[in-house]
Amino acid sequence: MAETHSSVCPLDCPDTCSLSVTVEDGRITKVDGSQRNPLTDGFICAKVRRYPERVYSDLRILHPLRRTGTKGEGRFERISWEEAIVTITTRLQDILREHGGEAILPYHYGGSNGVLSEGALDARFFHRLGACELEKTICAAPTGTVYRAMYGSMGGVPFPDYRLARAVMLWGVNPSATSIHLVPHIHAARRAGAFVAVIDPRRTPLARSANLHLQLLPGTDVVLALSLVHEFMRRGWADKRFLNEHCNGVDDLAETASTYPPHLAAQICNIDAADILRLAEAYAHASPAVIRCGWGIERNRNGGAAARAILSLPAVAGKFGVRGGGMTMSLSGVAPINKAALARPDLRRGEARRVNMSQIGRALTDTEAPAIRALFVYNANPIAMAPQQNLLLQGLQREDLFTVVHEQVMTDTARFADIVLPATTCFEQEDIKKAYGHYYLQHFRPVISACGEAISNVELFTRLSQAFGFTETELRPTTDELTANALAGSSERLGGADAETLRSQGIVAYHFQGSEDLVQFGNAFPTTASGRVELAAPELGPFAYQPAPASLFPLTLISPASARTINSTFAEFLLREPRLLMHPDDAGTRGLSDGQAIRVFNELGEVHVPLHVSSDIRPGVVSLPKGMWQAASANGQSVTALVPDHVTDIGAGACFNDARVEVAAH
Ligand SMILES: Nc1nc2c(c(=O)[nH]1)N[C@H]1C(S)=C(S)[C@@H](COP(=O)(O)OP(=O)(O)OC[C@H]3O[C@@H](n4cnc5c(=O)[nH]c(N)nc54)[C@H](O)[C@@H]3O)O[C@H]1N2
Ligand SMILES: Nc1nc2c(c(=O)[nH]1)N[C@H]1C(S)=C(S)[C@@H](COP(=O)(O)OP(=O)(O)OC[C@H]3O[C@@H](n4cnc5c(=O)[nH]c(N)nc54)[C@H](O)[C@@H]3O)O[C@H]1N2
Ligand code: SF4
Ligand SMILES: [Mo]
Repeated sequence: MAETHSSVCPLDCPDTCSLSVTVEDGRITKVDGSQRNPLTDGFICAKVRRYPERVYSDLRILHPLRRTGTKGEGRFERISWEEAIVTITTRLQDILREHGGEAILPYHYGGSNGVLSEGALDARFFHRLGACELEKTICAAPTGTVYRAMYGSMGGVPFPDYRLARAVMLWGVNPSATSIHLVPHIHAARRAGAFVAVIDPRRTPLARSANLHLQLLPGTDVVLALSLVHEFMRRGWADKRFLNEHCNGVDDLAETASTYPPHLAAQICNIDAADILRLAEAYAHASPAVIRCGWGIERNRNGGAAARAILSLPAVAGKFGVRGGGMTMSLSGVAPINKAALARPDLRRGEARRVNMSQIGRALTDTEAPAIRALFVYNANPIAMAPQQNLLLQGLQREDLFTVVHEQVMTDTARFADIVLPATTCFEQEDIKKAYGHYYLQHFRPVISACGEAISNVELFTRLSQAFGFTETELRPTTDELTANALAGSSERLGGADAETLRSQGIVAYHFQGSEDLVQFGNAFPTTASGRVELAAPELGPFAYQPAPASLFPLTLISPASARTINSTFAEFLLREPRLLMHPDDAGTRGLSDGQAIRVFNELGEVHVPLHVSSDIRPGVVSLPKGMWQAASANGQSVTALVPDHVTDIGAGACFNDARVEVAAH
C-alpha cells in the first residue's frame, strides 16, 4: 500500500525544499516537492527526484566493512558493528596514549546534513576525545568571514522580493543550477522591466537573457566592484546620508576605490570600460536594486577582498531600506540555531591542534608537523571535493594512517578506509534542517527503516562515546534533548515556537521584529559591535588585489556547480559524462576540436576527458564541473587533481577557481 510522508531535502542547496515521499511496502518509490514550504512551492530539482536510486544503489554501504585489499583497491569484508566499534576504539586509544589527540583528525563538512548530524554529538565526542579541530573552510569561509565582519548576522533580501527589484546584479552565482527557486523571481523582475546584469566568466543560462553580461577574468571581481564604488563617489551617486548614519570606514574604502578608475579596472578584468560605466549607471539609478552574491567570487586568492568590495555596493549606493533592495549572501548565519549548545566546546579539556580542511593533503603528508595517525571522515568526500587530489591520495595510502569513513555509498574516499561504517540517509533518520536561501526551519522524521545496518551520526557517536567509557550525560542525549539544545534561546526569533511546535508542524518561520518579512534597514540591521556597516573592518586587514603570479600554464581553470549533482552526491550516476569547456579561440590556437579526447594538466596532475568547444566561456578560461568522481575521467584523476592548495586572502578558504592549466590533445 502506498503512503506519502512529509520530508525535507537535506542537501547543500540554498533552497531546502519540503518533500513528499511515497513509500510502498516499506520502500521509497517516489520523491517529489510538497507545498509545506511556501518558498519552494511544490517543485524540486531533477536530481533529488532520483534520490531513491541512491538509497537503493549497488554502491550503498549496508554493513560495517574491514579492508582486505590494499588502500584504495576497494576490497572489504563484512564485520559486525561490535567488531567495528572495538577495532576503532582500540586503535584510537592506542594512538591517544602514544601520540595524543593531535594525531587524530576528524574530517567532515556537513553541507548536506541537518543540525543534529553535523556539529552536534560528533563535535561533543571529538571535543571530549581531545582530537584536532578541523577548520571548516572548504566553502563560504571568505564570504562568511567578510559578511560577519561587515554586517554581523543581518539577514539578506528574501528571494520572492527579487521580483520587486528594478535592477538585479547576479554576481558569481548561477541560480539556474544552484538555487532554482530564485530563478522565477528574476524572470518576473526582468519581465517588469528590471535591468539584469550577470558577472561571470561563463555565459550562464541567466546571462543569456540579461541586459548586460560582464565576462571578467576569474579573481578580478574586487577590482570591478571597487571601480563601481569609485564611480559612485566621483559622480555624486554615493548616498552620503546613509554612509554617515550607518557606516564606518567610508574614507578607507573611498581611498582604495580611487586607485581603480574604470579604464584601469577594465584592463585588469579584461572587459570593456563602457560596460562598467553602464553597470554603474543602471545600478545607481534603480530602486529597489538588489545584488545576489554567489560563491563563484570567493574561490580564488582575492576571494575575501572581492566579497568586501561587492558587499559594500548597496551601502555606498544607498540601496537599503526598501523592500527588494540590498543584497543576499548566505542566510545560514541568521538561523536561530544554538550551535554551542549542540557542539559543547566546553567538553574539550586542553588546547586543540587546528587543521585547515582545504589543505588536507598537506596535513596528511607533512613530515615537519606531528603526524596525523587517524583520520575519521563523515559527511564529506574529500577525494572528489578537496584541493590537491594527488597529494591527498598519497596521504591516504600511508600504511601508518588508520582511516575510518562513515558513509552512505562507497565513495572514492570510502575506498581508502580501513573501516567503513554504513550511514543512514535523510529518509532513515530524524533531523532539523536550516536553510541558507530562506527563513524557515524544518524538521523531518524517518520515512523508511534503516537500510541494512546503517545508523545515523548521532547513533554512531553515542556508541563510540559509550565504548570509550565517557560518562558525561551530554554524550548520550536523547534526540528530544538534542532538538531542545538546537533551539535553546531561540523562541522569540521563531515567533514563540519551540521544539514541540517544530516537531508537530514540521516547519517554522523566523521572525524579524515580530514580522515574517525581512527588509534590510527596515527591520533588520547590522549586528556588528558598532551596530553599523563596517566597510573597512580592521580585522580583515588592508584591501588589496593580488594579481596571480606568472605561470607556465596559461589558462585559468574554474570548476563550478553542475545542475545534475550536488557537490559529489549523485555524481556516481554521471560516470564519463564531464567535458572540459573551452572557448573556440583557445581551441583554435591549440588545433583542438569539439568532442576530441584531451588532457588538461598542470604541475599537480592531469585529467583526461573529452573537449567541449563553446563560446559559453570566455577566452583564457576553461571549466570542468565540480564533484566528479575519479572514474569520471579516463585516467582516474578528477578536477581537484588540478586544484592547488594555496588559500584565500581572508578566511583561509580553498581556491578552486584559481588553478592554472594547459590543454593538449590526448
Ligand atoms: N545543482 C547544484 N546546486 C548546488 C550545488 C551543486 O553542486 N549543484 N552546490 C551547492 C553549494 S555547496 C554551493 S556553495 C552553492 C554555490 O552556488 P553558486 O555560487 O551559484 O555556484 P558556483 O558554481 O560555485 O559559482 C557560480 C558562478 O561563479 C562563476 N565564477 C567562477 N569564478 C568566478 C570569479 O572569479 N568571478 C565571478 N564573478 N564568477 C566566477 C562560475 O562560472 C559560476 O557560474 O550551490 C549549491 N547548490
Ligand atoms: N573543484 C571544486 N571542488 C569543490 C568546490 C568547487 O567549487 N570546485 N566547491 C566546494 C564546495 S561549495 C563544497 S560545499 C564542498 C563540499 O564538500 P563535501 O561536503 O566533502 O562534498 P559532498 O559531495 O557533499 O560530500 C558529502 C558526503 O557526505 C555523505 N553523507 C550525507 N549524509 C550523511 C550522514 O548523515 N552521515 C554520514 N556519515 N555521511 C553522510 C554523502 O553521501 C556524501 O558522500 O566541496 C568543495 N569542492
Ligand atoms: S537540491 Fe535544492 S532544489 Fe533540489 S530538492 Fe534539494 S533543496 Fe530543492
Ligand atoms: Mo558549498
